Amino acid sequence: MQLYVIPGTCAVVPHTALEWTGADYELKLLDHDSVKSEEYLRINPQGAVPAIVDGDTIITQNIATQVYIDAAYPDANIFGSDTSPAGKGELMHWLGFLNADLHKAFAPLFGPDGFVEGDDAQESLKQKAKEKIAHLLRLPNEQLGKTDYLTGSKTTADIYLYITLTWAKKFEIDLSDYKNLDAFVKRIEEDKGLTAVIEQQGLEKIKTLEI
Ligand SMILES: N[C@@H](CCC(=O)N[C@@H](CS)C(=O)NCC(=O)O)C(=O)O
Repeated sequence: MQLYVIPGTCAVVPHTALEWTGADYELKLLDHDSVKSEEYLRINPQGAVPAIVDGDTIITQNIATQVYIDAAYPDANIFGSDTSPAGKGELMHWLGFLNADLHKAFAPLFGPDGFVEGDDAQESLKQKAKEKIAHLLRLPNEQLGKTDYLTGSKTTADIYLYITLTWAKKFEIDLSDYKNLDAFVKRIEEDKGLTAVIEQQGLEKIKTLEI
C-alpha cells in the first residue's frame, strides 16, 4: 500500500492510522507543486492528498482512506472499539463535522485569492473565516470537557481535530478560552503513532494552542 501525503496536511490522519495498524506501507511525500503534476493527477484528478494506491485500487477523499484502512486492518480499531450503532454513528458524526465543516472553513485562510480579489476583501474574508473556525471549535471543546477523546476512546477523529488545531495556531486564531482543546493537544501529542508521523513528515509538535 502506498500513501500520498503533503506534510502537515489532513493526510496526517490516514498516515497516523497506518502507523496504528503496524502494517507495511510506502510513504509518498508530495509538495504543493507535485500534487498538481500530471503523474499525480492520474491518481487523484482533484490534485489533493491523501490518496491510497493499493495494487489496482485507488482511494481518495480523507474519510474514504480511513474506511479503507479500517477495513484492511480491522484489529487496529482506528475507529475505536465501540462498534454499536450508536458508537459508529457518533464516530461518523465527528468525522463528518471535521471533514465537511471544520476543514472546509480553513479554505479562505489557505487561499483567499480563490474566493475574492483585492487586499481589503481578502483580509475581511480571512477575519470572517477565523471567527467561523473559532465558533465551530466550541463544539469539540465542549465535548473534550466530558471525555479525553471525541468519542471516548482514541480514534482517527482525534487526529483530524489535532491537525486542524495546528492550522488554527499557524493562522493565529485566538483559542485562549478553549482550555479543553489546549489540554487535548498535549494529550494527543503523546500518541506514539502521531509522534512517528510528525517525525516522518518533518513537522514539530505544537505543545500548546497559545499564540
Ligand atoms: N475533500 C478532500 C479534501 C482534501 C484536501 O483539501 N487536501 C488538501 C490538503 S489538507 C490538499 O491536498 N491541497 C492541495 C494543495 O495543498 O496544494 C478530502 O477529504 O480528502
